[in-house]
Amino acid sequence: MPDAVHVGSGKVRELYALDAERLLLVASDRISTFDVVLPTAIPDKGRVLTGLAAFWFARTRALCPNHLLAVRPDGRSTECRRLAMLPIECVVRGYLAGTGWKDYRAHGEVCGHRLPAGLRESDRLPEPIFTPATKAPSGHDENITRAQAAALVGAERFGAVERLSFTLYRFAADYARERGIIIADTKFEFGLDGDGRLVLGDEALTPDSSRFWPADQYAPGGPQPSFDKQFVRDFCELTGWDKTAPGPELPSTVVAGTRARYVEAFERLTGIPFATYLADPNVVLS
Ligand code: PZK
Repeated sequence: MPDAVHVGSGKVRELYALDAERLLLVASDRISTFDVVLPTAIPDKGRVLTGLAAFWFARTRALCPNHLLAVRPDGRSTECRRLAMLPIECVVRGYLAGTGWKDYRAHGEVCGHRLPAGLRESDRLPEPIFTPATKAPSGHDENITRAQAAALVGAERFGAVERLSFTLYRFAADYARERGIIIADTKFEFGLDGDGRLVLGDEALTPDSSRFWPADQYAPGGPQPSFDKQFVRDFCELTGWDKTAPGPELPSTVVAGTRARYVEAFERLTGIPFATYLADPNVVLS
């Protein structure tokens, strides 16, 4: 990429500067589990996530402006508006899982939200809750209170990102639920454009930034299977791997099954055959 300067790395994505106003976000086929990136890639995973995020960006534009400018013909790279990113992760939880469940079990509350007694792991919450987190350089984001988040971005901006996060989550969760996928929780990242307006950035509403659960298997009272990564997790548990890097190589059966789950999520949510996306990624934008 001769005209792009590398400016950042995520766990499985890379970020390049195209010019003063534009970035290129490239999603690889790498997969992480138990916080470790595995040595084996899942073919087309980056394209599935890029296509899904672009689909959601196109469908939520009226709810909230976003950074997407174009999807490149490779299907895995998007040109984005450069923003001044806010220093908080905007997490919305509709169900009790992950650190939300851990914090609830330990303290009866999550990020200062007092929750009803007697909830079980993976229960649906009476109302979605906004549970901001800090962006720790370690990659281990820490839940913070509303007051801490408001101190980081300003009270008025905090109110605005909370409201936008709820609106986006409700729209996507309702849409996905009708297509057999529960979006248990999700993380948004917002930034400010040159005019100081709030803009949705990063990737949004993908299985890497959210918990996707198969709705037909939903059974609260314990952990839920992951829509996309369950074959990988099951395999990793079987190997006895201690969950420190490097992770195990995945057998081709696990790779194929996992690829099929990503493609299934894409097709269920977009209603578009994945082959159609590969032939012309712009199909997700109309
Ligand atoms: C930005 N990240 C995190 C994500 C990475 C790093 N539109 C934007 N404007 C300015 N900065 C960012 C974005 C976006 N999105 C996002 N860091 C900076 C990140 C993915 C891959 F390497």
